[in-house]
Amino acid sequence: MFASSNKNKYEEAKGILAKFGISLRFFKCNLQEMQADTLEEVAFHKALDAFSKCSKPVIIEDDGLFINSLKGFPGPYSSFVFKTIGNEGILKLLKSKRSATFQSVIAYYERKNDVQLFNAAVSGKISQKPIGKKWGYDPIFIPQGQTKTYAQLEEKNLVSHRYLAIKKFANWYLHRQESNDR
Ligand code: ITT
Repeated sequence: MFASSNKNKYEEAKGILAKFGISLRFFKCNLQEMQADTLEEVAFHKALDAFSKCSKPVIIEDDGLFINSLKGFPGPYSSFVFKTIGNEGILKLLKSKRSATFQSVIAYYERKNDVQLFNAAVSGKISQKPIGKKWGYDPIFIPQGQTKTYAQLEEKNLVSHRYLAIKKFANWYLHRQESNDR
């Protein structure tokens, strides 16, 4: 199960995991998002909350956009900031320095007292204006080495922070299955 209020995250995760032969179902729910300084802490608590709600092996993901010239803002508060000031509000806060990283923490909870965390980050920059239609911060984030925003990139799911974190999870999960099968 992939527990989230955000179907876009699930759709991307599902597509990525399918390439590893792992199937995923959506458990739509509003997860408690505690205030914390790191995505890992938020993800850990989200995983406990998700498992208490769906009672099945469950993946959750916590993401954050960290803008260097804003000392990492919005970081762990990315969800709240997107809902309040949104992309236009973020663009108004920026001057010339626009480097940023998009980070993902995947948490997998299968049984009590066992939460596995997998993190990944993609460096990049914030565009001058929103380009392309998609969801969340996609129209304003340009990954390093690219000239297009996530919203414009057809291959987003091959380069994104989500892809990199899920790849780590999939490798761990499949390797563990193999060891169990031996
Ligand atoms: P949950 O219910 O799973 O918590 P959420 O949308 O609140 O869903 P996060 O806290 O993980 O998700 O994400 C923080 C913000 O970053 C939120 O506004 C997301 O829409 C946005 N975001 C995350 N991944 C993104 C991506 O790949 N592209 C664009 N925006 C993204």
